[in-house]
Amino acid sequence: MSHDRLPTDNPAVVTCGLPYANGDLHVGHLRTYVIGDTYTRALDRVGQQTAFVCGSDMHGTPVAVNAAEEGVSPEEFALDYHETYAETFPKFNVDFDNYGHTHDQTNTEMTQDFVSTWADQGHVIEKEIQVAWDSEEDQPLPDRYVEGTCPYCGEQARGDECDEGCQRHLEPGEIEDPVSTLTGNPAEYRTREHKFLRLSDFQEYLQDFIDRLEGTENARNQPREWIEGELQDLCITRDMDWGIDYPEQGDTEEDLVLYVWVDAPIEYVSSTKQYTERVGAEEYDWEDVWKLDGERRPSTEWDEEWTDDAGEIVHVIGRDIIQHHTVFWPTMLRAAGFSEPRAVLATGFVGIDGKALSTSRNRAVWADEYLDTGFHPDLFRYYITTGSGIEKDVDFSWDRFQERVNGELVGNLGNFCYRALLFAHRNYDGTPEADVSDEVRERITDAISDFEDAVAEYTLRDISDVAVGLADFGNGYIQRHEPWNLVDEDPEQAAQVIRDCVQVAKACAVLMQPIMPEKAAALWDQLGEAGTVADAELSDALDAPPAEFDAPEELFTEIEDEEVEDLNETLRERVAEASESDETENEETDLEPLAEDRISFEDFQDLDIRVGEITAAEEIEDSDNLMRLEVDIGVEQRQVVAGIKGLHDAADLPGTRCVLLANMEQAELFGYESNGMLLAAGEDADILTTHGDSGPGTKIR
Ligand code: B3M
Ligand code: ZN
Repeated sequence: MSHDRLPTDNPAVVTCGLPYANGDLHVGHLRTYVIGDTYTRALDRVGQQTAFVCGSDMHGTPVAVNAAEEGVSPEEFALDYHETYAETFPKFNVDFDNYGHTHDQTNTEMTQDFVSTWADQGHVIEKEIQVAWDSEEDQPLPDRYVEGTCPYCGEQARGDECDEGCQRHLEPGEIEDPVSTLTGNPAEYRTREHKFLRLSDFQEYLQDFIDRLEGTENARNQPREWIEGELQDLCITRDMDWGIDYPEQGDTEEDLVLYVWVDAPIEYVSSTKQYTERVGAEEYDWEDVWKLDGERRPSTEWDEEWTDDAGEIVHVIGRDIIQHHTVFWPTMLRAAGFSEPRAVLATGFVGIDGKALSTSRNRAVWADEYLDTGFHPDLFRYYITTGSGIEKDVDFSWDRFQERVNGELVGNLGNFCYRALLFAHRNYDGTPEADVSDEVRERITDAISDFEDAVAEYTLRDISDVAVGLADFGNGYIQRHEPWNLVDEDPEQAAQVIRDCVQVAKACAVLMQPIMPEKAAALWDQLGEAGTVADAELSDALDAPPAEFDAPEELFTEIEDEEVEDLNETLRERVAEASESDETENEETDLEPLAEDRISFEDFQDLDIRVGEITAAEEIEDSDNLMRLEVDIGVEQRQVVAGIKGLHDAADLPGTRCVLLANMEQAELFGYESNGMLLAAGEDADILTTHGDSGPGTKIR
């Protein structure tokens, strides 16, 4: 669906999904940010006042779990990554007008204000629910602290998201067969009181909203299934201490914070507000975007007509978080009286050399790694935004990167601009005196209108096709007219052809700027233009370039085969190394190395091992892991103390056949005599048994 009235009087805001501040950035992340940046520049180009904002996502288990692994506080850990991200994005020419983070004061206040408004308007309810619990660690297991099976599609899933399957959000308690990621133990359940945002209050609203929503097809269609069925309430609190406190909670409710998906999208609003605070409301007013005529409208008085005049809010996200942005987020906004998104652009995933990107396997191309190659960031931007439609999955391969850079940028766009400007400089010192021909004027006019259509239709790939297509036309035009022959034969015609070509080159600079801002600026300079290409308007593509300019330089350099071979080799080695270290880790954790020293048969004979049967079992109260057992070993009854508390249920044990080292030294544990040793395997104390009918007392040999 396209935007039919750009530019509008309302300012626009473009946001990108907030990166969790919990690890290094890779090309998969960068795709979203480059698309957001490109789209912002394109909106700007069609005259739409726009801000581009984002921030780091500091809270939740994605950060807490990784911080704990590193042994640092979540705050310190997240702030560190936040700073790295803030420095990295500009290196890819991703220039946010404001880059904040969810833990700052603006967002804390804004979030609490949202939540208080929901509560005041009656959209928040309290419920007692069963939350997953790890009894060994004696702590709750929110979100990424549990893994299990998705109840909707049966795939392996995380506590709050089916990340490998259907991408659905999972509510606390929904995941099946939950296992603690802390201990590997099956999770238990405890009853806790939590707050819920009543999504069902907004079902009708959401059904209308989804019909209005613009953007990619996946974002507009996928949510229908969810909002047509029964809408589940969204649990907005978690048993954790890292996060934003539930507003006005008394001291009694310790360790209850807002769910990370509450304060994360609210950062879109907070970050826009921070931008206004910096530049002043006369220049850009966040309230004109996020509120209707600068005012909040109570959700209970909601009027459909208000949406006609909604702000221009565009979210660029990964396709795994469509539900959050098309169901939860519009509800959160509406429930607090804010405007709704106009469009959601959901990008496909990025694969590496035909396989899924995997950070744990190091099968990724990292942001720093790209920068270290010395390839210009605009090449990456071009490659990642233009290979396919936004919603398609794309594959990153250095071979394909080289092919497209060498073919489309060096061979076509760069080649055309260099030839045109060099010829013009050598023969005319710059732009020759002549009017642009009708043919070329029309061709550029068409390109401008294609560009405008692409912006209205949110099709970034078409934006790049416009500039590259124009260069292609230019190359054909030079080839067709052979100005090098005309210079002597028909000087006037030669000047005309070159005049046309310089104009086409200038139009290329204007039109390619959103995708390759630095390369466009370089071309602009080569044309001797004053000001910056970023400030140029689309109509400038038809204005005459300066009469004088210097000799041009090649805009793009060919990528050599050896460079790509080296990069491929490095990537292959890294992936192999990661799989090897995976294997060694498994060996270390699962299986101990075999004993080197052998023992004699006589030594073995010294062990008096007997079949037994457990006749009674009880947990030893003061101990964390011990149980007292009575074991019948035929000849007598033994009392044995075994470290199986928490691993076996005492009530289940009587009647269990077991294997006992009967001549184990006696010992006293927690005041109980232990007379023998129960044999069991592994961390889970898998109790050894027999499978035939050898009864208690039978000797094992
Ligand atoms: N921090 C990252 C993700 O799930 C998450 C996005 C928040 S956007 C408000 O892709
Ligand atoms: Zn699923």
